[in-house]
Amino acid sequence: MEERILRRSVDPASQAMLSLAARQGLETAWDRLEKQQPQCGFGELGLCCRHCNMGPCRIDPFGEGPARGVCGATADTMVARGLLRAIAAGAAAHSDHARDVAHTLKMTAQGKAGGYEIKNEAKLRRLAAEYGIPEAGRPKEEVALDLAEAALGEFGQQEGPIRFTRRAPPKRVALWEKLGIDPRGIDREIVEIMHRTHMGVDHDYINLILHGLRASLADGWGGSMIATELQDVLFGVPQPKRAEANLGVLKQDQVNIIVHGHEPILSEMIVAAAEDPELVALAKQVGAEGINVAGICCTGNEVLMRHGIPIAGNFLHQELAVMTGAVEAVVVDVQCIFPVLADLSACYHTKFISTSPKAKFPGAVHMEFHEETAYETARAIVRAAVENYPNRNQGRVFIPDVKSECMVGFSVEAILEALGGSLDPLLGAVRSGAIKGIVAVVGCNNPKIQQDYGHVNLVRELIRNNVLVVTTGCNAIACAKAGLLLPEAAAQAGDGLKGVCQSLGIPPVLHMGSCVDISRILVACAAIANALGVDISDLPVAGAAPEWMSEKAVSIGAYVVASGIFTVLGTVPQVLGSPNVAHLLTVGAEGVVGGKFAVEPDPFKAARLILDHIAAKRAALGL
Ligand code: NFS
Ligand code: SF4
Repeated sequence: MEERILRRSVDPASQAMLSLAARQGLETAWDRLEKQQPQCGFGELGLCCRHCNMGPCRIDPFGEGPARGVCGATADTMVARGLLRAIAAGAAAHSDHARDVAHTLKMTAQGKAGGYEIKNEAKLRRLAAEYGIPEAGRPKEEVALDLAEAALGEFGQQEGPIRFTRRAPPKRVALWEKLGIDPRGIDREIVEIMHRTHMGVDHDYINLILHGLRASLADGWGGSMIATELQDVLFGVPQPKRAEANLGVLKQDQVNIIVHGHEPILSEMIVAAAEDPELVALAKQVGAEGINVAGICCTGNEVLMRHGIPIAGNFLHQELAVMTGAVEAVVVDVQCIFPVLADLSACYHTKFISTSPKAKFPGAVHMEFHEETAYETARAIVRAAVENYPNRNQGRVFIPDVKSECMVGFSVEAILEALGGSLDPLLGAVRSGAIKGIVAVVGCNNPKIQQDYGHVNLVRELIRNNVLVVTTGCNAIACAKAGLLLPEAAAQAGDGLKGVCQSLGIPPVLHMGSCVDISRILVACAAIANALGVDISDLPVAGAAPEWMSEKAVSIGAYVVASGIFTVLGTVPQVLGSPNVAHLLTVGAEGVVGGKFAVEPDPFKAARLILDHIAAKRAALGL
């Protein structure tokens, strides 16, 4: 195969599809990235500003041209403001998702939602108690209504705290309070970013970044955590199960429906409708063997871990899936969806169906999704896909014969269960050094990095060195495709980790869900820190996003660092135009919040940074 294609992805399914795309002259994100070269140097460094109409302004990084914008803004101000706006967008995306989940819970409690139910009453009652909502002896609907309203209230809340932030160790909460970064309300902190970054408001990069951390905490310990917890109430707490991953899960002789986006509110209903006997019968009538739903990105992770629905791939698979010619419908809601999919689908029989009033795409079929009529709309969408099957040109179908088995669904509850009900076996393994530390490897694909190269190599290197890896988002899917989410993958781990995995029957890489489920990782860190009576920043843990691209990832990185965790990024954020900001993020932050960033595109070097960090934390704990 051509060198150029091999350089784009380590995944053989992607390689096969990219070579088909090249033969057929089809354009992909990789081609468009090439056409963008050279990318704007000012933008790369964060040295441009369009925050008012005296601009756009840019600053010359070489010190020859302008050193200030028209208003006099310096590089420090511009870079910090740009970073904050990315955090605002990322925190808004996660939190607006959470708002919709809380709204669905409210509608379900009121009996107004078509097809949803409270699947996990025990978790509902646990969360209600955490919020101080009386639950004993009350029907679950009443409790759910109060919980939904309490959660919804935290978005527009003016004075803190946000309930789930109090899951953090007391030392951590005290530090946030001392620094003035304990978030007050979810929307409030995002709005305040927009205010402070308006022309002529906050110009002190340290003051700006501290507020950015506050808004990001409102995401991690607020919006994202609310999304995760309430989704568990509505759809069930994920439990370990086996499933399959990669484009080979698409079926030659079945109606293939891809769900892509983020909110299980949609994908759960599509999965249910695809099992509707009437629609299954219709599929047979039109000559298909059945209906096959497969996921891409985080909505895929949601139905993967709750139902074992196969996952067709991560972020950079979205175009490749359509190019198989075997997809009757791509059904999307919000986030990480290439707008080009509508046009690409038009080159095939594939229907590209948008569903959210917040996310329309020129060229898409729009079938709007509302809670009241959720199941009916899902049925209509599945029916449209089934009726589209006869339009498939079987001569044009090419499904790469590549898929892997995976074990997914390690919620905190499931991990505790695997440990026999208490954290002790895990803590014991960490103390003895069988497990050196725990690292969350998460985040996107980015065509700037060979697809999955950063993900898979970093994870392999970590487990080889006896680090237990927890994963979410597109890293989780990369690991699934690479066979790393199997108990058998323990063979690739160092002896200590291998022994622990074998005795518990768990993989060395634990799939904890979608990107909002990074909140599950925060909960696990808090529980471990509390059990040891220390702060999160004292633990031998780290985070990494080897191939990140989205503003959501910026917010995640910020709240992980603000939670006291060392975090290694594999792609360079647009901040290097301000040496002061870069220094604060990679050095100074540690003395303030106990966590900091590093940037290291080479996964082997990134692993080394993480292993050194873990060794230092272990030594400080006397382990
Ligand atoms: Ni996370 Fe999940 Fe993937 Fe990145 Fe997008 S799907 S929410 S942002 S690309 S990991
Ligand atoms: Fe230029 Fe200042 Fe306006 Fe930004 S806010 S565009 S730096 S004048």
